[in-house]
Amino acid sequence: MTLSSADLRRMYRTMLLIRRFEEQAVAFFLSGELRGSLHPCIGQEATAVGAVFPLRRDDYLTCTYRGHGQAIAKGLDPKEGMAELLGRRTGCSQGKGGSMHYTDLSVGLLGENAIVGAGAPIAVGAALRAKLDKTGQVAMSVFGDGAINQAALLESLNLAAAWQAPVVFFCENNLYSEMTPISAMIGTTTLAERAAGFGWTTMTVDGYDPIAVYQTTMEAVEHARNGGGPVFIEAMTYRLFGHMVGDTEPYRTKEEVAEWRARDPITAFPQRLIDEFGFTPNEIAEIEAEVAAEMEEISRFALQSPWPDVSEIGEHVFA
Ligand SMILES: Cc1ncc(C[n+]2csc(CCOP(=O)(O)OP(=O)(O)O)c2C)c(N)n1
Ligand SMILES: [Mg+2]
Repeated sequence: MTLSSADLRRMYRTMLLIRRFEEQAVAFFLSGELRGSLHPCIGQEATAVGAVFPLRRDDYLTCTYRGHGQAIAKGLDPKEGMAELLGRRTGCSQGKGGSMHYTDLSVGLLGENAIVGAGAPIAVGAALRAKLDKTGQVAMSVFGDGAINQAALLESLNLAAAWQAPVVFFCENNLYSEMTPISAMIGTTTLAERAAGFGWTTMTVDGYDPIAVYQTTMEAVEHARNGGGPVFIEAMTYRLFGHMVGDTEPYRTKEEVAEWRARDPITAFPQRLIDEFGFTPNEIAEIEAEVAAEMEEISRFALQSPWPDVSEIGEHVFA
């Protein structure tokens, strides 16, 4: 599974777009344009892009309130994503879902979810349908380490194994569930060994290495697609930002954050593209300029979009 120069370029461009998109979202939050709460995936872009790029457009995806990066990597139009954050009618959920409820069926995005672990049974259901209808689709559920004790997730682990559903669970182990360190929550060393106990194939990967995440996930997706049954991936990652905007981060040390920041994929990956893959500094600068121009367009579109009308308040609420 070698990645072409075009693949690597697209990978870095998407990671950078996600970083700039979320930095802009934080700025909109602080200026009062964005209401509610915001949970950026800043620091976890390599994990997001590496996990989602192996999926086909018609494969299914569920993710969490921290899922802006995965949604963009899956093909969600970032203009619609930013408009959704600002509550505008042009948003992917017509401005009614906000930051934690991105949905776009046209790219297989079955939804972000604010309820920890709640995306897992949805993905297993989608995978079961794909299996019964022999469509060749795979479903992926992305969740955090904090979901590992949720009943819905444990029941999903069991049923997916019993049904041999074509599903990939992608666990972003960023070492914290909100403000609680992982060591205070489980007695095993890894989360993957939990899944192994249910009969899943398991894999672990360095979530700060986008190429490793891509290759591991591609293997998992092919395994599930070819009838091999469910696969659980545990990716070790870290958020360089707080749990949400406003988090004062009393539960971790500045030294710990600095250690991970030294490996920040947004700076490490372009350097690797130059050192290992023959990219020139000019090519990297060109990508940065492209992303900056796209971000201006994204923000302009969102700010200029209309608000939903009060008369639409009941639409898309009940079937
Ligand atoms: C069922 C449920 N219980 C509790 C919460 C409150 N809560 C919101 S985020 C969060 C932490 C989840 O951590 P993790 O799954 O590791 O994801 P991360 O935020 O680290 O990406 C919790 C407990 C919730 N949203 N849903
Ligand atoms: Mg976590």
